Amino acid sequence: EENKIAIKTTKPPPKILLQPSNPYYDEINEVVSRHIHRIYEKTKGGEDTWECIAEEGELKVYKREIEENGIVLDPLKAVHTVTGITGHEVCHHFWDIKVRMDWEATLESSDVVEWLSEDTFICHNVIKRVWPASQRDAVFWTHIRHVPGESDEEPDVWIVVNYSTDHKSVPAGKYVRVTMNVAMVCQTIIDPPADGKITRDNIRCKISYTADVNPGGWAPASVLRAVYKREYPRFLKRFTSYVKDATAKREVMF
Ligand code: 6CM
Repeated sequence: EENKIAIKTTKPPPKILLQPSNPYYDEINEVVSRHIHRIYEKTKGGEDTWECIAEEGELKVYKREIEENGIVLDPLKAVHTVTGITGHEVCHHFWDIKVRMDWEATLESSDVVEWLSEDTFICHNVIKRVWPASQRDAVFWTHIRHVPGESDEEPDVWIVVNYSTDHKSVPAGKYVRVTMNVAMVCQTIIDPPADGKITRDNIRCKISYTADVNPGGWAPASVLRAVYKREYPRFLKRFTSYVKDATAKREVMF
C-alpha cells in the first residue's frame, strides 16, 4: 500500500523534449540555467556564510537561517560524491516518479498531474503530516536535462529541477501548500584504469543538491528546523544508496 503510486493521468508522456511552444518553456529554461550557472561560480570563501548541519564522509549539508514574518525559509544545500554511479543515473532516479516512493520517506503520495513533454511533467506531492503542524502538499513541474560542460575541461551536467507551479486540477485548500525550488545537479568523473576498461569502480558522481522551500503558512520554527536537520541528510544517504543498489548490476548509463 505504502509503495503504491496511483498515476491518475490518462495522457501518456509526449514523445518530444520540451518545445519552445510550451507555455512553461521560458520559465523552465531560466530556472534551469540559474541552477547550472551556480555550480560554476567558484565559492569565494562563500562556505562561511553557510552553516554546516551534517557531515558524514563525502556528504556535507549546509543551511542558512532566514525567516520572513515568522516563517522559516532556510535555504539548504548539500554536496556529495558517490562512487559507482553516474549523474545521469542519479538524475533519472530522482526524476522518475515510478520509483519515487522507493526512496522518498516524507511523502504520503506522489502523482502525475500532467505530462508536458517526455522530459517534463507536473506533479502533486502530498507530504506526511508532521505533528503539530497542518499537513502540506506541493504542486511543481519537474524537468530533467543533459547539458554539455561549460568548457572542454568541465564534465557534462545532468540536472533535475522541481519548481512550484499552479495547476487547475489540484487547487490549493485541502492542505497547506508548500512552494519550492529544488535542484539536483550532477557531474560524472571517470578515472580510466590502465587497461582502459571502465567499470563502476572508476566512476564518481559529484552531486550538488539545493532546496529553497517555503512551508506556506505558519509552522513552528524549532520543529521545522529539527525536521530539516534530520530529514535532508537522511534523504541524501537513502536516495544515493538506493541509486547504487538499483544500478549495481546494470550496465552503466552514461
Ligand atoms: O527533493 C526531495 N524530494 C523531491 C521529490 O519528492 C521534491 C520534494 C521536496 C519537498 C521538500 C519539502 C519538504 C518539507 C516540507 C515542509 C513540511 C512541513 C512540516 C511542518 C513541520 C513543523 O523535491 C527530497 C526532499 C527531502 C525532504 C527532507
